[in-house]
Amino acid sequence: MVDLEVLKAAVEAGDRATAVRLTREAVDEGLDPRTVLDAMTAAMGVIGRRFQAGEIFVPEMLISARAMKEATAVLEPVLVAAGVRPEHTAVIGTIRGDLHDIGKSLVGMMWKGAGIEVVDLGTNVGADRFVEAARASGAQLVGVSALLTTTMVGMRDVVAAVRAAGLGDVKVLVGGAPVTAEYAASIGADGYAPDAATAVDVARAVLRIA
Ligand code: B12
Repeated sequence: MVDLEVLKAAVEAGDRATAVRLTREAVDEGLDPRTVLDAMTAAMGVIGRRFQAGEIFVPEMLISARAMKEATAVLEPVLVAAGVRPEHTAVIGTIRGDLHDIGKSLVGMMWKGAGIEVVDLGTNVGADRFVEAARASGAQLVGVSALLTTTMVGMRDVVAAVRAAGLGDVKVLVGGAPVTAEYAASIGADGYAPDAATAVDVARAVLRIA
């Protein structure tokens, strides 16, 4: 019988091989995939809190997120077969003209780790593509990343386009090194986070996830 505490520890330690092996064993043993996912989500919660406390840094967070990503890939077909779908979907991308994707990808991974389905549009994404993807996926959340002072101005267009598209109650979160909470507020975004761990807290808050 797989010990989910060991799986949790493996994700926290970023031990991909163990995380994947234990997830496979759990699936073979017929464990409820939601329980397995919950264990990994809890591990990512621990990682987020350690990052916020300054106990670990971006590389450690990335390593854990990658371990979770690989183990979740094993779990995904079982979750789909069981009819389990995340309750929330987010679209994320780096703004047009900007090719920086490390922070954006990390935010996407942490959102996945928090149980949110993530559609990653990559880099150099214009307002129209954010809107199309949000509509097609039924997303409740749009995340926009910018690392350049010259490209962050494009975030205003994304907020305006999402509002104009009549998609319903879709929240827009923004982030990236030059972005501040004041800037986010000035362009009408629903929130800002300085790092991927806080991005999870802010997403949960705007989506009202308990
Ligand atoms: C790596 C890097 C690159 C790599 C990018 C590789 C890649 N695949 O991403 C390469 C070499 C390609 C690159 C190119 C350029 N770069 Co560059 N690059 C960086 C560098 C060193 C690190 C960025 C990074 O990955 N940080 C690590 C991640 C984890 O942090 P992060 O991105 O900030 O993300 C975190 C938060 O911001 C937040 N977050 C991020 N996105 C989002 C989104 C949401 C929704 C939320 C809620 C939160 C959130 O959470 C993330 C995770 O914790 C920065 C310097 C710096 N310290 O930021 C310069 C930097 C951003 N680059 C800079 C420049 C100038 C350029 C170039 C123009 C250089 C050139 N002359 O060609 C080009 C631009 C190319 C383009 N069109 O995009 C400048 C920008 C200056 C400015 N103020 O505009 C910087 C600041 C360097 C400097 N000090 O001059 N770059």
